[in-house]
Amino acid sequence: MLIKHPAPGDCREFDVTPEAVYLDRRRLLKSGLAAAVTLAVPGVQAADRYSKVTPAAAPGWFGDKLEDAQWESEVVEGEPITPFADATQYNNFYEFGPDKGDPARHAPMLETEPWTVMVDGAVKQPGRYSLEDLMRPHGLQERIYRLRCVEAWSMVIPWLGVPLADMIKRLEPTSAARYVRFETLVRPEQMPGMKSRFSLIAWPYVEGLRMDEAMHPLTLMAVGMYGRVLPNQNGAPLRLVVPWKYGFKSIKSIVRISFVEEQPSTTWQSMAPEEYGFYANVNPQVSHPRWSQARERRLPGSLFAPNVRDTQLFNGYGEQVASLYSGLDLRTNY
Ligand SMILES: Nc1nc2c(c(=O)[nH]1)N[C@H]1C(S)=C(S)[C@@H](COP(=O)(O)O)O[C@H]1N2
Ligand SMILES: [Mo]
Repeated sequence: MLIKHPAPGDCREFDVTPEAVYLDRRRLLKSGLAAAVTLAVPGVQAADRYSKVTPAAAPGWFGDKLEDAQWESEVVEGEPITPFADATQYNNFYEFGPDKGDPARHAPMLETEPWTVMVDGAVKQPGRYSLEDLMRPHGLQERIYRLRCVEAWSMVIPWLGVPLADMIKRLEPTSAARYVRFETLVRPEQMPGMKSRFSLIAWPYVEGLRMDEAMHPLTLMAVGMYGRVLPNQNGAPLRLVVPWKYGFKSIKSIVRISFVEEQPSTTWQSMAPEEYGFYANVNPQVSHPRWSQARERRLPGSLFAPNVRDTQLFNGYGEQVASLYSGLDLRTNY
């Protein structure tokens, strides 16, 4: 497929629920319901919620950690977890191709064992770590987060991972480290999207965070989802999850973590700087030049029930993260 515009995926127009219907749905959701409900899971492992999900072969260390995982107990009322089938068959992972089904089709051939992560830059514990060593000091936590793609679709995904802050503390960045830069694997022989003549992306895929964003307790390094190891199409074996930012910040299949002084040049921002910023905070008031960000399609939807909802500032995590950006003009720092 030829990508005419350098955009993370093709954005198709979607039918917006008529205003009246839409407002009525919001009213219904609000009436008499607390914003969050606690799921009681007496005597059963929370992972049983995902027992219909076929587990893939996981490395031994993952299985050991899964037994002691801390399971999330809160889901937001009116925002059910996206079915596993949708979260694993509708993906953006350009290394495997530009279409939403390409990652599920091609990523299974990727070999994720052994996996090493290079840690370098302004850090006291640099080196080439096996994933197992990098994860060794940490327990797994489940986090149920909204994922809002810049293309105006969204999902709710239960991740399993480690707060990036915990990992960073172990690696001991020096005071010179002001940003963290991440790189995805480059292995064209197992990543057919990289060989496409039509790909405009300069590989590797690169993302970055300011140090305070990286240290924020919501920022997660995920190794699993839905109570199991990450499927390859979702960024196995190690991917970033930053729930208040557009999905393209959540870089997949990470092989390098660098602590740097300067703001790194990142993939989508460097390709189309007037369309994609370094911050990429979810913001319904700042439109993409070619489409509005005011609303989103929550997947799964259908032609007749497109499941459109208002996009929330910082993807609904403003209470936790807005203070990171006080004094920053979110319109120019998009
Ligand atoms: N390496 C890499 N990471 C990536 C992408 C990509 O193309 N390559 N796509 C991003 C985009 S645009 C989104 S929306 C999310 C999608 O994550 P998911 O497929 O697990 O839902 O991954 C992000 N991480
Ligand atoms: Mo995205």
